[in-house]
Amino acid sequence: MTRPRLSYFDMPVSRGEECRLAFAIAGADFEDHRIARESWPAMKPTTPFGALPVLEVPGHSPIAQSNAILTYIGRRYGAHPTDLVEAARHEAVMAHVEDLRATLTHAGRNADEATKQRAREHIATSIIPAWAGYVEAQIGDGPFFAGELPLVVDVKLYMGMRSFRRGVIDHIPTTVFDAFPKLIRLYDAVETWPAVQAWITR
Ligand SMILES: N[C@@H](CCC(=O)N[C@@H](CS)C(=O)NCC(=O)O)C(=O)O
Repeated sequence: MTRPRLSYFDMPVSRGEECRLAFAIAGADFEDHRIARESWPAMKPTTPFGALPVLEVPGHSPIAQSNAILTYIGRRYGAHPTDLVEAARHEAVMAHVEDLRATLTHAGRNADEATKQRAREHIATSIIPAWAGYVEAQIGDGPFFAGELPLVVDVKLYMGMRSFRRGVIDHIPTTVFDAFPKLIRLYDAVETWPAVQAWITR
């Protein structure tokens, strides 16, 4: 292995796809290692925390946790701030995306359909507006989180919003972020960034 290898399920979603997109915006070569669902049970105990994505950098132990992987990619390829305080500010926003994912994962889990619907509606009307308001207040003149170039924090926010905006999550309207113009501008700027378009349409 001579280049970094990113392992994730064979789907353009969530934490794996955001790491692929981070490589894409960085213009960095990587091995896009796709894991078949049927191979996963045997592989799971061999990963650092029993989950994907996992990044292998030649000569080093595997790295897990999407935010650690994104931060590594960003630092290595110039898509994360070099200033320590600014970097920590970006990492806090990335953790905020993971908090929203955790809330969604647990909402109405193992419950009947009506309970799950109520939990999702609560996310749409209360959790996401509050979540988005905190991020909106931290975005500057844009279009990206910290100016005119996309960084790994932008990819994290974009993928954190994408399944909602694409209508993949039942009971949450695709318009759920529409009251947050800076977030929408960031989302559109990431989606139309040439390297992202090239990756999505490849
Ligand atoms: N906090 C972890 C969560 C990782 C995670 O839950 N990954 C999911 C896919 S997005 C997974 O591996 N699911 C299969 C499993 O847990 O067996 C991260 O940010 O990478």
